[in-house]
Amino acid sequence: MAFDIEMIKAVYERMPARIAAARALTGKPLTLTEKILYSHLWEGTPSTAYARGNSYVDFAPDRVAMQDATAQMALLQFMQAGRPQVAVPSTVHCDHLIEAKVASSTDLAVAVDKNKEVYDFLSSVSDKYGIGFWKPGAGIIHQVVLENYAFPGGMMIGTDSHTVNAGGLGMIAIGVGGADACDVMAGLAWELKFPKLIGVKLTGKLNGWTAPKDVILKVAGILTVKGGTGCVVEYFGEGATSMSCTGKGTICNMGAEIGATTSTFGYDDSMARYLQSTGRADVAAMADQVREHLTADPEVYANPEKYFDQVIEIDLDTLEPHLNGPFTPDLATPISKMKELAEKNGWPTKVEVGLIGSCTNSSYEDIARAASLAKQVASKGLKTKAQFTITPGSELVRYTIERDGFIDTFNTIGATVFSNACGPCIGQWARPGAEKGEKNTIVHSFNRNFAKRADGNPNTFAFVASPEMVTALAIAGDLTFNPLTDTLTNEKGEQVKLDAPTGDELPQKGFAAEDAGYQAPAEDGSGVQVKVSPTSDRLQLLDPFAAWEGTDLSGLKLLIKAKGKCTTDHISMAGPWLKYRGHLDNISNNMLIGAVNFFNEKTDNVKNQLTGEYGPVPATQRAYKAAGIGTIVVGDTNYGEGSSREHAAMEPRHLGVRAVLVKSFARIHETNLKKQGMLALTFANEADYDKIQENDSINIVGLGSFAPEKQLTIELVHADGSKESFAVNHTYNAQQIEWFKAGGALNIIRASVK
Ligand code: MIC
Ligand code: SF4
Repeated sequence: MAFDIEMIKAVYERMPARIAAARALTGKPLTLTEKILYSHLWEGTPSTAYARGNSYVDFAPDRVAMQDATAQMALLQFMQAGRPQVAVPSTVHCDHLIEAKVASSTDLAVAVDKNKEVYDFLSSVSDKYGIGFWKPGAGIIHQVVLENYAFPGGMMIGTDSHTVNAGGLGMIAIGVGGADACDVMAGLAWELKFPKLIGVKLTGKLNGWTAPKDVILKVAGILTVKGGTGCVVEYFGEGATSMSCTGKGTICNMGAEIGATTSTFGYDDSMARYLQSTGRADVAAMADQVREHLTADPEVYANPEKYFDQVIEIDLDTLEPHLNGPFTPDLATPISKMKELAEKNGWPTKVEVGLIGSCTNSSYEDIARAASLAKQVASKGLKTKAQFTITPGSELVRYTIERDGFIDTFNTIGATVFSNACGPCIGQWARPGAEKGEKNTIVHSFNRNFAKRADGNPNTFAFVASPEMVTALAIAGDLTFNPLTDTLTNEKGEQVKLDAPTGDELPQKGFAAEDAGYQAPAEDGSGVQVKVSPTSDRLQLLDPFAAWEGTDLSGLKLLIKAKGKCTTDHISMAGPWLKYRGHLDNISNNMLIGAVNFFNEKTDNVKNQLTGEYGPVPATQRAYKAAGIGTIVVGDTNYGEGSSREHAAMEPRHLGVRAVLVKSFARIHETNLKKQGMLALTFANEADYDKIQENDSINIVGLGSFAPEKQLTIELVHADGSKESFAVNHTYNAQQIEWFKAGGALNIIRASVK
């Protein structure tokens, strides 16, 4: 039986009446996205038709998921909320902190030992507050959620940007910062600007070498890393229904890479089959009863242009396999064009390593199809040229693929099987030789390929592809190999062609695992002691941030004017810093160390206006803090893109930065800043970015009458005493202004329990 079946039942019972009310209010047929959103309003039955891209709406998500690297901060905040138990079903997944070095068994044991105090904290805090705990080795959050918790028509939030993966099972699943998760677990509403809608019509059917991954690689090429901002992407058409449920998951997963709020698909037979084979026939039977509510109204898919803000059409019959990269997931190249482009751009074409798996692509089908290629190595007398690794997404998948002989097949091509965890996808790959910084190429089936992401080497050119293509390219050892047309020379000197991949969508013998790795919380957690050592350098209980002083902010110093791309990796780097995710003061020593200083083009080197000396960003900021001087961070467009990590907002808050002023923000990061009581501002006129000088003192004027949709003013006092001022925008609503005044949203929750 599925987890939380009563909750799912209640969602389905409410849906029909709420959807009918929304249809009457909007006076039009509804998309699936609207059906799910309108049936999860905090107010219950809808009473207003919301303006897409405009109205802030309070929602009541059904569940919360957290991974270990973000759960620490989310739960440290929750502990301050004064609640005895979480208000909605919630889970914690230990996946990000496991390094991939030798192979699964050794690496897992090392991680369990190294991260013991963090795991003990997460396990005890979960036990206390009624949270399901998935132990290290159980698998990656998004795969475990898809296997156990996702359900068609549901709404969830998760403290990881790839929470969106659950759209593969017809959910609206959204990545958030820990403070948002904390609110929902504390029984409060969750706010989101009502999204715009992009419809993607998939005609034809996947065939041959083309995989679901190629759909999203193509979409990323069309929309770019910013194109989905503020939008939900809804897929439909014959190509959607004929695709596996896990394939849909892959497509939704990488919706994070186009900045989309989330992506989803209507309920269909593939989802029913997946629910049945993962032990949730009960959910499938209930979903069948409300089937019409779990997909858009027929008029919508018949005339999508009328109901979506943008429509994209992709013909799967002719879609080619793609390789996206290097260094950004939206640089999409069809395989037939790779030879030409690699030559033109000087990309190294020798493939050193092929890596399959991760939360994006480790379904049974993915592995089966990749294994069908690995098998041909022996049968066709070939030799695999590149190294090959597999990171299974969960123990359920790992156990089943081992039982069905796929791991043995991969072993014949010399594969390494890493732990069921994020590993190489998040810089937790102790790749031998990476420190030499040599120029080299890898291909992987993960989702992100920003510089340094996998192995820390800035000269690793990483290309994202389907597991099938990764396997074929690893066998060939060549980025320009097109398996659709090219041949390989085998050991006997013959020219052979790889047959197109094949594989079952789901295991014929069913899924199995000896121990899936789940730990249920205590029935009554009131007596459970949460384990945090006061001397720990990895965990630190939080102190409340100070409330706003009630005046305009004056005499702020410019900490840094960041130039160009400034992702959450630039603001709060992962890799080696993951270990401080539960210790705000320690992790603050990575604040903005990756951002490029506009004035000298260097990273982690800014001017301390008090001494005139240049030094690292965190140390400079600590000096201002010690002197009681507030600062401001200035940035470019899409500031804070990438991950959901709220450390990127909490670190500046903790160290005394008062405002972040940029050309534009990525959604999750902007909310994270607001939640922590920071000022997140945008230039009304982007060219004003150029007015900011290195030795400026800055005043923020208008806070006494801070109100929604009312601009604030920035006054610059330049070193020569001259002054300039300009207007800045913000997107704070009334509630969010209260967060600012209280010094952070959590201070309001805390006050409500006293
Ligand atoms: C990622 O893929 O970048 C991560 C690591 O999963 C992050 C979360 C984090 O920083 O902990 C994400 O995508 O939100
Ligand atoms: Fe883990 Fe990578 Fe997935 Fe993020 S994208 S959850 S790091 S496997």
